[in-house]
Amino acid sequence: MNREAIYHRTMLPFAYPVGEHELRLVLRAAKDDIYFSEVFYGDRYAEPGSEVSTLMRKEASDSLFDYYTVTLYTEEKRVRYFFHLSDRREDIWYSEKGFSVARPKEGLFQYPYICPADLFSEPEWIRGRTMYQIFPDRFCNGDRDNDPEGCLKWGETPKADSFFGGDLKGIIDRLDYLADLGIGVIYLTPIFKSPSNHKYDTADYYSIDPAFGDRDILKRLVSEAHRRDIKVILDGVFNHCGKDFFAFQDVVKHGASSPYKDWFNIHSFPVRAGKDPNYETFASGVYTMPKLMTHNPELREYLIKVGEHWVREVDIDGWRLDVANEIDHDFWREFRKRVKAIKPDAFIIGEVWHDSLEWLRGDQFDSVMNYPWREAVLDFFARGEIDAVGFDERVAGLRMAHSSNIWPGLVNLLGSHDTARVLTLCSDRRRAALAAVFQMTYPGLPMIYYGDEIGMEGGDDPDCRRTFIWDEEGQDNKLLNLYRQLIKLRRIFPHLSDGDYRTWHTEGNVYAYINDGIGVVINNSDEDISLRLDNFTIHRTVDILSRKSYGLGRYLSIDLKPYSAAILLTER
Ligand code: ARE
Ligand code: CA
Repeated sequence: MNREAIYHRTMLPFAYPVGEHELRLVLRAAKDDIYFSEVFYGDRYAEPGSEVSTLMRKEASDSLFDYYTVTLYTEEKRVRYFFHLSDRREDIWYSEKGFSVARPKEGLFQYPYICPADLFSEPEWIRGRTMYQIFPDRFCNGDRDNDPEGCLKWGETPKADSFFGGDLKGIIDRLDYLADLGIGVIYLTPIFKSPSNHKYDTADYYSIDPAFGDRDILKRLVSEAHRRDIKVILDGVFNHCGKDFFAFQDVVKHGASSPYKDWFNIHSFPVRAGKDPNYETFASGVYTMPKLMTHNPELREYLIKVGEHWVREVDIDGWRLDVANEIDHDFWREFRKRVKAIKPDAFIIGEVWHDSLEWLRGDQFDSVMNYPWREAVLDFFARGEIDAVGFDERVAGLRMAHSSNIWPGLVNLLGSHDTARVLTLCSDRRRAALAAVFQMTYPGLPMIYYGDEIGMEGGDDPDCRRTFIWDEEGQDNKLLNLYRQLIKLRRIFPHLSDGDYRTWHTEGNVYAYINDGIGVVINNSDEDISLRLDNFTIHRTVDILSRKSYGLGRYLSIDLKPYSAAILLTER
């Protein structure tokens, strides 16, 4: 047995409560190395030796490891446990003390007590919903009177500093379109007062940019959205402000004597608020975005109040937090408590592009924008850099990087306002459609970047921020119908979000899996394929994409055209 590969610790993502009396354990072992793994467990105060055992299940495998999981029921909520592993040649026992050949009596793993306060609970409403990201300047122009000066014509190619006149009224006007599509959450990139088109350089956290509308229009947008059962999430930019923010302007004006000087990291006075800035900024030297020192108590209070304000005042349903990974964890802990105190089911999403476990321990965010997942999807569907086996390993590794109670909320995206569009990255429309099929049948909270559903194209920022094509002639109707169907599927089967996910088949570029009892077969290759798969159900099935039905039997024979998929529902 490869002992070096065997790993467990009583911490995330290896041990965590999933209910008041339920503890989930994960054990890692070398791939294809062990034959079985069982866990022995009991009350921490019970007689030693009285532990009972239960088998673990091999839940997932990435390129190097297998992950065995189990969810234990514990009446007492205090668990003592150890593992028993076999590879058929040897049997070993694994406890906090390490490996032993005999059943351990002491030095066992301990989960001291499942404290109700430590239970992670994401808002119940996220299940089954699909999110839609809107870049307000480019979605719909509902009021020509508020257009900023020098607006380009709708449809022209955007540059970094272009304006097009889109606004909140435009979003209200299109809520029926979104409701009809089946959208359950909209996420708007920043809307507070700022000089840029993207508004990530906030000038005033308490007012809506006049080119987008005002507080009353936002209120109307939120209530009109709620009337259609659509949640609304706003973008909070607390890592930095814009150069026009009053506190920064005060420091520019009064230098070292400004009461706000410690809200920033100014290297020397006077402040050089232009190219070659003498203060810390977002990224490297973006002088229009001074970095905020969120550990400063007054600033912290100021920003958290902003977070509370918009939840209380206009009833938004959560925040997407910009550059969340560069702000201290303590800020986010306080932010979460204060926002959730006003609205317990508010949803908090951090922008973290990399391993995000540190923010997803339950005390900070509910979710992150799942860019690592997007990379895996692009490597398989767009770039063809990995085959089905490689793809399955990548997504499995990503699931196992988090506790399972995080999975339903992870924002799985194919693209955003910061990336090239999925259709542009896929050389083929059919591949982009397959990526959407995967996205919408995978655990998590899928997010559609406005316009992807009608086949919009666009390279990197700013090209990915083109104006929405409302003229139906310019829309890909087939793709739109597919999206509609997929979004509806998620509504009907909200537990697709949860993560009862099994790999079914991997062969070349053919990938099949089962999620919440729905079988999905994806032919990501340019060839016709005929497969004979072990039937995953004892019922008749129908492919909702082709309407073909399949009978009972041990095997399921399925033919798929190049770059096509089947989504098999059981008929009961
Ligand atoms: C502007 C221009 C760009 C130019 C850039 C350079 O438009 O073409 O490259 O300036 O100065 C906002 C605007 C952007 C604007 C930027 C600066 O939307 O258009 O760019 O402000 O003025 C990293 C960060 C991540 C950040 C991305 C962009 O970690 O937080 O970079 N994303 C948020 C928002 C952005 C926003 C800002 C932050 C600033 O979503 O829209 O930009 O408020 C990797 C790394 C990531 C990296 C990612 C993308 O994979 O792991 O860390 O993200 O690449 O670069
Ligand atoms: Ca307008």
